[in-house]
Amino acid sequence: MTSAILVINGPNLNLLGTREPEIYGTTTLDDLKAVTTAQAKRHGLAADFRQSNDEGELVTWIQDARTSAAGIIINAAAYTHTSVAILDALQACGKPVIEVHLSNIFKRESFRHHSYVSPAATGVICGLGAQGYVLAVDAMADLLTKVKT
Ligand code: CA2
Repeated sequence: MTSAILVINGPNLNLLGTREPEIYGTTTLDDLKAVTTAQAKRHGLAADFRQSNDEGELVTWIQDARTSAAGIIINAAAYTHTSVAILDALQACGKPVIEVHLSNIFKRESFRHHSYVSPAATGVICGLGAQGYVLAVDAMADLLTKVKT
């Protein structure tokens, strides 16, 4: 079995650190990748860290994870609140899923309070910025240990 965690980031997260620092902070996507892969390494895991603005590409990556990843950490960004396709793909995948958001979506507009991803997730982390990704890796490592035993 592979020990890679697929870390998926959705639309506009490539802009992190360049705009709206009052909401998303000054951390860039490259910074997020660095802290996520470093934390995975501490657990003896590889992190396959990706970003796409394309819903179909995100769905394809989730489908591919059935054979190429041990689990999925996902920040689907705006697709969190709109995408039945991503929910269906996650539910079909059969891998553990942790949902993460940089901001606290429940302190924001009401349309952000509903997540199509959450029904497929074992756990949800939001509002902790980059630390949320680190905690998501810790949670995934724990889940994967439980899956093995
Ligand atoms: O808080 C999160 O991580 C979100 O998933 C971020 C999404 C938002 O639609 C979700 O409701 C919550 C937006 C990502 C866009 O990121 C930007 C970063 C910098 C500048 C503009 C957008």
